[in-house]
Amino acid sequence: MAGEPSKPRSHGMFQPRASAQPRPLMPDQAPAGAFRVKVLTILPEMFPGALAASLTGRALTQRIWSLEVLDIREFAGNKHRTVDDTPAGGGPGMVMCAHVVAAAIDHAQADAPSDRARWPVIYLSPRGRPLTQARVRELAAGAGLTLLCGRFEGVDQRVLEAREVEEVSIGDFVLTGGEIPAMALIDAVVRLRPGVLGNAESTEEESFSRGLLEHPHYTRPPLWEGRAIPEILLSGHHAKIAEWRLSQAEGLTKQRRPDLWRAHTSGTEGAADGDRELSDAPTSAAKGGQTKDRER
Ligand code: 4HQ
Repeated sequence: MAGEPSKPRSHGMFQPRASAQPRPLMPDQAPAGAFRVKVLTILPEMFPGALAASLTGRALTQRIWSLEVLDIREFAGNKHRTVDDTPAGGGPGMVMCAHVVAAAIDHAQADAPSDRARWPVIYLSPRGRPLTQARVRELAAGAGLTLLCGRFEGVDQRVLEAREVEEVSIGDFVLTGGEIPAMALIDAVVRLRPGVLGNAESTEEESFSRGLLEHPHYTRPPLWEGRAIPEILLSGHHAKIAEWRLSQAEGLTKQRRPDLWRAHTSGTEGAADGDRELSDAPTSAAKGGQTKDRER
């Protein structure tokens, strides 16, 4: 992997030019008030990728958020653009070098707000704290974030410590790199920014926003392959429907996610499990940050 092909790469409308200075791949995309996302990766062609579609894509075009993709290889400081080296202590694979990653982080953070708590640097890794809706909400209440995407065996531990990088996992499985996890995190955060969701996609009624799994959904036809839509949903009794949906959400959560159920019922939320926040009850940092989703 040290010698990734250096063929021309597509970055959408932006035409890369030869230059010694590291620069964003999508410059001038951050008007005041936009949520600024910076991605550090050796595979910049993966972005915006899926984020250019649908709601996040429209919000990107509308400049509700901006995406600045930095190619970590630009910070290698050698003509072969080498970013990795063999692991200390031996073993398979390669490790991304501390000095290269640090240079990329420092460049990304150079124009961040002085209050670093509002512009976190996050490294996507299965070793990280599991991502929760609570953390997503906190991040969405901030001004932006910098995401470090690792490849190979990961990055040198010292750069994570020296730059106070937060490690976040999107789940207990192993991918080939942090780019897809970064996209998942960006999608989750951006959809909470004002103006991204319309009425139709509002988070107001999401069961998950109350720490429960979603109730089942149905649409026409009323009978499909011999299966009927639950009668109550066709009754027009809105209060009864809301009651039914809540009980479905509760039953499903009890059955499939006893961990979420404990957190929901204990009222102590994250305290139910010491190392993981189980509900999305906003913490102090996010309080007041997100209110209602704006209407279209
Ligand atoms: N990887 N949640 C290994 C992940 C991952 C995950 C990212 C693969 C980091 C070095 N990231 N690289 N699961 O599997 O966030």
